[in-house]
Amino acid sequence: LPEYEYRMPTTDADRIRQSIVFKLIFILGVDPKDAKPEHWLNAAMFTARDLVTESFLRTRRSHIDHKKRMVYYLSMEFLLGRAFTNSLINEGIYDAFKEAFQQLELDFDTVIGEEEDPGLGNGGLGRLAACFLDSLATLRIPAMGYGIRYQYGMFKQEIIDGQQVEKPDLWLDKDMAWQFPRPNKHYPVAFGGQLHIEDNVRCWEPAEKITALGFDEIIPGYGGEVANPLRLWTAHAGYLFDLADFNKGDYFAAMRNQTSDENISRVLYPNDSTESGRELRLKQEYFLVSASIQDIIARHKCRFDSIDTLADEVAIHLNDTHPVLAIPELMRLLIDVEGWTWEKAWDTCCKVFSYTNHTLMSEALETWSLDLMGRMLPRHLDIIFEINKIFLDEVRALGLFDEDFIRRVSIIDESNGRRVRMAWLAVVGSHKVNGVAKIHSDLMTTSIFADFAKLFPSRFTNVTNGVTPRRWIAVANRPLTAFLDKHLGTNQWRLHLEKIAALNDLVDDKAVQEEFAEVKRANKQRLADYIEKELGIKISTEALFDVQIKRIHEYKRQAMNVMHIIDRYNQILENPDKDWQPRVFIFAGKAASSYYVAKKIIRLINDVAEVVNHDERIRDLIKVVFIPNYSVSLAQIIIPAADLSEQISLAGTEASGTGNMKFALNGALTVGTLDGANVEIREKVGDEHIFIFGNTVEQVEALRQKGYDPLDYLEKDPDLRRVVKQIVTGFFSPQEPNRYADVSQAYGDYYQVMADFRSYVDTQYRIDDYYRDKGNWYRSALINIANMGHFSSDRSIAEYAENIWNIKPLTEAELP
Ligand code: DL6
Repeated sequence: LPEYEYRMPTTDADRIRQSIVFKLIFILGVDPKDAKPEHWLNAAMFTARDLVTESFLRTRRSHIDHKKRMVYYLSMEFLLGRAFTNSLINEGIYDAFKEAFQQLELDFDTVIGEEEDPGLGNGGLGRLAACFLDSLATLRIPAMGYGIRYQYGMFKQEIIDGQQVEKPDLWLDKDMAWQFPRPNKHYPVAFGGQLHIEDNVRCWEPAEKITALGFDEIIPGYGGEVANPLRLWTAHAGYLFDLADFNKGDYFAAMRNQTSDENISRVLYPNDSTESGRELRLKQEYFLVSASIQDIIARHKCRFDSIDTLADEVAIHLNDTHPVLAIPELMRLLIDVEGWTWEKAWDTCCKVFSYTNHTLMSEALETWSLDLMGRMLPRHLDIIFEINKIFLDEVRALGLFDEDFIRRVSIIDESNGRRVRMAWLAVVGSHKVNGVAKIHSDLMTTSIFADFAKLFPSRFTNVTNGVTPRRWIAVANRPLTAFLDKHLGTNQWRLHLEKIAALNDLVDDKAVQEEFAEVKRANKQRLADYIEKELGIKISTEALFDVQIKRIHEYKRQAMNVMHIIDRYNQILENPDKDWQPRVFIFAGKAASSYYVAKKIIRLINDVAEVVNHDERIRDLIKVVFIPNYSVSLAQIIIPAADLSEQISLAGTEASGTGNMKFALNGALTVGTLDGANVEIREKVGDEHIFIFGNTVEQVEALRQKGYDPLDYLEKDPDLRRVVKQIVTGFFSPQEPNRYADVSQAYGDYYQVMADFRSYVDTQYRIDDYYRDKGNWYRSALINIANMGHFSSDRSIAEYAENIWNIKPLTEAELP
């Protein structure tokens, strides 16, 4: 490339302004006089993309020139959030763009607010993948992501009469200019048909083929030097529509089939933590995997002479079990297409793949019926049988285990209607398996994978999750960014979050505490303005902002949070003259559309809000706000404004959590159980600066063993009894008194809310007292920020690169 003069000439505001106007006129064909904010945004995105593209092409070139070993990150979800501001920050052109907008007399915030949030993920798993892409590029690690370009991402949530209503997410409608279509990157993906076996040679004759077409989203690393691609596949029937119908003259039948084939990438499954086991979902998973593995092989052949060196040059990471069909797919391609022996192919597979487990909850562990898999992917099922047979023979040959053990580790579950256990396949076919927080990784090897830990003790490891400080401070919290730059005397924390520890030296300085309080106030005001504009609810920034934002799920125990609110409401009415700390309780989060109880929890929050917010006797000492349509962009407004971060899952249920890290990084104190990464956050920030309550994993387990009974707690605690009675008898839903009767009747309290309620409420009073002394509170907030260096996704990615993938970053000399 050096022979071409393609370097974007400038990052100065004048030239940027000229470029934006040029794009508006000559790319979009819009007269500046008629341009609306969305046109300006699109024009500005083209300009920013030019700069990112330059880094991207140079990065790609240096990977090729220096024959870099690459990691491919396969994930069904990438919850990216908006690209524009993030790219300006990472490329170092934020201020220049702001100035260019000023020159154009455009309001920067209005224009950036036009960008659709690509919601190609449900929650934690997808957002983690997005933070990881940011870190991979920032750390200059030769990497590429693969995912699906869902036409409809996560549904838009509206709250109507207190209830969640799902609306389609038309994120592609504004036709934003960020992705590059790659019409020459297309692969056939086959389904169904028959497997013929002749002379021990397998021949799969599929019934159906569709095409996967690539779109590249460019992920810029911080510093503007490196950018990596995220290749998203879309299903396209255009190349291969049904010739038989067409030849019969039935043009419309042929076109109709095309439409149903394209359904594969139509919509993201909105389930979090539970698998729906639907045929289309299996098709989606195979679609991602098949296109990506074919692409990886094609890229390898292009860069190296032979496919023989695949395991030397390539690592493939499986983000949860969703892409685990990649293992039999690579086997199929190596054996059936490349002509390798089974042994050689399996050896390569085991070297190439690694797998992250993101949950211990049994209902989230994917299994597929043999019937469905056999119909849809007969050759893959055949390969899985063979993998299992060889594996079980090897285990038997050890002579250490009985048949019951063999049954338990078999990839085929014979006890539940014969199913393929995808997590087992992942463990058997990967050289490393990691959990996402210390406690989770430990539990993984003593619970779901206990048998495998006996077989492969060195295969299991931990990489605690992390979050990118670029998006979660530099983009989301501009006032804190300025504060840190000033007090740390450097902007290097963006790249080396551990440097933030220098803040520890300043936490006792009253002026610094007051300055931080000002940062918090500004962010609280921004959120208060948003809430007033969107929901018409006025809240005071003097109140403690108590925030729980995440997917709505029983194990995350939003219900316990609401029960505390109800109890507080009762206590205020009984003791009106006590010195109550005003609080605003803020919730946001989506419930899977088919998750009845989760939807009831949303309704309960809104019912309670309706009563409490309008009871004049409460004198605004409590406000309850449910902000609809939780998204990455909304999180960027809410998290910087939080005083208190609610991380209250039942111990042993939240694998890690990453919201907990984002809040602490933005100076919120955590109220939480000893679950997921809360445990490590406590280790880092110290016991006095985090509010831990509730039962430990061991206590939870002991209660289960002895036979947990929620009535034990209800009988002992009259306040708790009153709260439950109010819910069940319709105090908050007088128009429909039985609204919550069915959920409570069916309620065995599996997530032990009753057991932790008292300790939770008492801790909340302790928090009120602590908050009264603002100096002390902000000191603790600063200590939280200062000790979050460990929770950068840069640290997580460096660990993956070193301990799991064996990938080296581009060196200074290799840099483009
Ligand atoms: O590892 C990312 C994230 C964790 O932080 C959460 O604790 C965990 O619940 C989440 N898991 C999922 C989906 N589970 N499955 N499958 O989002 O992963």
